[in-house]
Amino acid sequence: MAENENGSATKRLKTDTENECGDSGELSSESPVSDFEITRILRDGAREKTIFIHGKVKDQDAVVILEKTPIRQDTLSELLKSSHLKLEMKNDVYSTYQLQAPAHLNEIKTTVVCPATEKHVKKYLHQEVFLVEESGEDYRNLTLPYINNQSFSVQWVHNILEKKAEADRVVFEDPDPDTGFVLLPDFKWDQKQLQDLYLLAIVHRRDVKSLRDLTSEHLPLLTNIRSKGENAIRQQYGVPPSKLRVYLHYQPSYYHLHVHFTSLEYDAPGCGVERAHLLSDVIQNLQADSSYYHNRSLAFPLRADDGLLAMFKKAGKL
Ligand code: GTA
Repeated sequence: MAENENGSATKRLKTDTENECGDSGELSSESPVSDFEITRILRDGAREKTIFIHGKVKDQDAVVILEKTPIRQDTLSELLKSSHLKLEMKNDVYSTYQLQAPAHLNEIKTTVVCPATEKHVKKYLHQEVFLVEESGEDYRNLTLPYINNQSFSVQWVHNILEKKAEADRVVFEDPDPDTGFVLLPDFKWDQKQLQDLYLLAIVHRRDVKSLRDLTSEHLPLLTNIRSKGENAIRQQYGVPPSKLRVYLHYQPSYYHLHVHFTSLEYDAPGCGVERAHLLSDVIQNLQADSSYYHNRSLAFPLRADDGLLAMFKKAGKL
């Protein structure tokens, strides 16, 4: 279990024998990974120790993401004691080894998207990116019609809100229909260590797509998410607000308002300035000007083959 100043911090972290569903995690014959036929590698991030693979599972397109997770402080002594060391080289006081860890200390976090749409495949494919500057008018004329037709399904979000999926993973819920939200671990976090803590607050309201829809009317919602989300994370994991990066993505992949809570120590995908808007800045901007996100130009990156990029080009905006 991860080391933390606060003992209670560890109580919701998962144990070695639990998988994503919270039961003992051996692959069964129903595992989509055992039938997975590799088509091509979409992206191979050596530094992030992550690989994105496109393939087929019984004729259905699928994306599998494999990620080596951080070394856990709580299993360090077991790792060092119970592993086999294979010497690679020795020179003076220096030596390098291959450490062969027991299987339970050497797991790979695996995410499966199946069936995957062409849009999923494109999302994970490594591509050149371009920064687009979108005015409020561009949003209404170009982006909004595009996302109304082309965006990813938010069925998984509705499943969470309706307790049809991940109900056992919910860390906190405020059921108020206007200002309430569900806080739960993002599926990028395996919950085994706090270094890469990542939770999502998903709002109950279904009429707010993104940052662009926010006005001062939503301030009670946003301040509620900030205060109750931070409190819940402090209580459950012992992580104080000063150790959290709390932000919204623009553009998001999923157009149902949600807020990302990540560990400040973790360089989470999508936390760069071209995509992440700190919740505290969003609140202050709306306090100063209710139409801030309605009128303001917002910059964001788009991948080379993104249909929205083509629309911006066609409209002479690039
Ligand atoms: N609990 O079913 C889900 C679920 N889904 C489908 C998405 N999320 C989910 N969480 C739960 N259950 O943080 C999470 C995503 C993301 C958030 C949506 O919802 O993990 P967003 O709308 O702003 O979209 O946030 P975003 O950030 O583009 O999505 P995502 O998927 O995080 O992609 C951003 C980049 O992160 C990708 O391009 C890729 O570089 C990287 N990435 C994505 N998935 C993984 C992964 N499993 N492992 C490592 N890196 C990943």
